[in-house]
Amino acid sequence: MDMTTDTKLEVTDGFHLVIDALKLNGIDTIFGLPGIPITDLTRMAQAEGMRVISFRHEQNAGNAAAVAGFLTQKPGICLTVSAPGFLNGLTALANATTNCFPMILISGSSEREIVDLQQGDYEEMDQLAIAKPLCKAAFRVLHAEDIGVGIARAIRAAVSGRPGGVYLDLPAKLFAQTLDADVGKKSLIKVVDPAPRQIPALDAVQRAVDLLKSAKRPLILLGKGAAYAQADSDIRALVERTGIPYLPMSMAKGLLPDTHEQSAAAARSYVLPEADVVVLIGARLNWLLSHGKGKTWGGKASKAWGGQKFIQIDISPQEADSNVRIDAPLIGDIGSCVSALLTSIGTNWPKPPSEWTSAIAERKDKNIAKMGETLAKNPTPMNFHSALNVVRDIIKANPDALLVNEGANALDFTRSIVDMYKPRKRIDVGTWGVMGIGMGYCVAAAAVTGEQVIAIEGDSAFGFSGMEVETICRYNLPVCIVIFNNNGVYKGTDANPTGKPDPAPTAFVKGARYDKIIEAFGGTGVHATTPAELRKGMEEAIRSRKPTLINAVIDETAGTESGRITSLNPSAKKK
Ligand code: OXT
Ligand code: ADP
Ligand code: MG
Repeated sequence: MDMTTDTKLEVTDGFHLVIDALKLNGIDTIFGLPGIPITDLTRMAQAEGMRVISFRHEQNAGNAAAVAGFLTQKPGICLTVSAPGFLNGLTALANATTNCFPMILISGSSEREIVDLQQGDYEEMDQLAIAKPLCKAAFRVLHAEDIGVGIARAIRAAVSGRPGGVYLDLPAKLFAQTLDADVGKKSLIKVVDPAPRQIPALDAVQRAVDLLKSAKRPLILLGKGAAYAQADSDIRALVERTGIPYLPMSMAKGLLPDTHEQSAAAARSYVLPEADVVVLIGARLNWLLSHGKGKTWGGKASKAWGGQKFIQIDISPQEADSNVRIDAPLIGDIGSCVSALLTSIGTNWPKPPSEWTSAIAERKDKNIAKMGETLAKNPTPMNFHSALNVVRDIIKANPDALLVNEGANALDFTRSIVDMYKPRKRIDVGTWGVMGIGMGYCVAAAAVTGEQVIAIEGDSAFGFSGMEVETICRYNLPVCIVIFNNNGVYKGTDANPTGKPDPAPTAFVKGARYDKIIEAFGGTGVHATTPAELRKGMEEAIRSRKPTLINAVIDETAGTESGRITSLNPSAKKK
């Protein structure tokens, strides 16, 4: 027997400590893109049993990590190389932070001594300084024995309080550092209670209940924070026990089925100005809610208060009064706050006055009937409505499928036409209205849930992440991408007014065959010019669970400038 190897101390290194620290904390997936200095980290993570999903561009890996965080309440991990790879991932990190999704961007970085003296290292950049203003927290680890602390701090920062994006800088030199294996093991931290419950104060609960009691026209607004919180049955109980009509923000659709009789979604422009007390649950009064004031809320002028009183349930105390006065802030995690409200309102809460609920029902029925008529039409060429009529049926038949959605018209029409039936099934452009989340969200949604994913994509929107079709094929994910192809941004009809050969800035190649892209990687391509062809393509995609891309040809004149947010576009305003 060779005594030297027998007595040799076992060692570990930076690579393995990072992997062990993540695994110790229940993190089993990395979304990333290999290269110096993290290539071996991706290989070793796979060898150690983690799922490593390798992308074609870091922004898509970052978006995947972010939405994995939203879906699971565990920080999604995005792993990139230094400077350019880091910057490519940074947009996704900032977007995650903006949306309150927990994620950790881990980037390798170049040699500190050279970077700090700006001596021109390979991919030189002070990444920590650049990340800091764009995320919730940023850390750097210089010594292998600190990896455990670094990962623990990153996890806590990402998921506790208001969730968000965290940057973790790991210099190249760290990975090869060695440590006695036992010392290394002891240096790791399994984070205890990473997102501690935050119980609301009793007087705050009482204040909210008193205000709610006084309401004649109450309204509940559910935001994506409510979807994130996974307090589904208590939220449903609150809505149903109080009988209060509710409005879901786009990613809160399905928290209660959109077909629920208390849903006021189809009467949005009626309930917002008419409500007198509004309960915000995990929704901010930002641009998507017209800042809680102005004409949308019945205000006399564009910035005037509409007279509503607000109860705001949020984990972030700073959110209250951000735009208008919040009369009853209820600070805590949504699960604890809603359950405290349930206890306090008991079982005999009086239903809202029937004048209110029947007025809503009347508007709603009218709008739904009108929508039904539009959907039943079958124009040639196919338009957004006739195509979405198919998608609506497909989601109804497959309520467990996740719906990814981006574009302008392709987004806005889908949001109002396609009903969702279960929580956290709709993921979209979120708070920034950002294009480019599409394929990253598809990959993560399929990877973390195992469910069928359906993406409804504007042709412009798809272009931001289209190369990840290869990733979807490579990992053989059950993703059906439907491109609403109207030959351009918003519409395909713009022409260059000078008569010169360059096309208009919003116009794309006419009659493009996006379905050919997926065929290059062995997936199924479908060219659909009618609702029947679209239906057949989607049904087959779901039956086979094969990566599928359907090029759905949409009337190029059918969209409107900027979709439903035309009023935000300064040049359109002038027209
Ligand atoms: O009550 P009223 O009468 O008002 O009616 C409402 C509801 O009551 C009713 N409704 C219903 N009726 C019947 N039945 C049911 N079930 C029902 N449900 C609802 O329908 C209406 C509408 O309801 P909604 O939607 O709830 O109400 P409203 O008033 O619209 O809500 C307001 C908002 C603000 C909450 C809502 O509009 C919203 O969520 N909007 C999000 C908008 C958004 O984020 N858009 C994306 C950004 S646009 C632009 O920025 C784009 N870019 C620039 C760009 C971006 N974004 N990112 C990057 C990185 N670079 C550049 C680009 C390039 S979009 C874009 C590409 C566009 O081209 P594409 O080819 O991709 O897409 P196409 O447009 O398809 O060509
Ligand atoms: P939407 O766009 O759907 O209106 P927002 O992203 O504007 O939703 O708002 C989400 C809100 O939810 C944020 O203010 C965030 O602080 C809050 N939030 C997220 N998770 C929780 C939670 N577990 N408990 C309480 N509030 C939460
Ligand atoms: Mg388009």
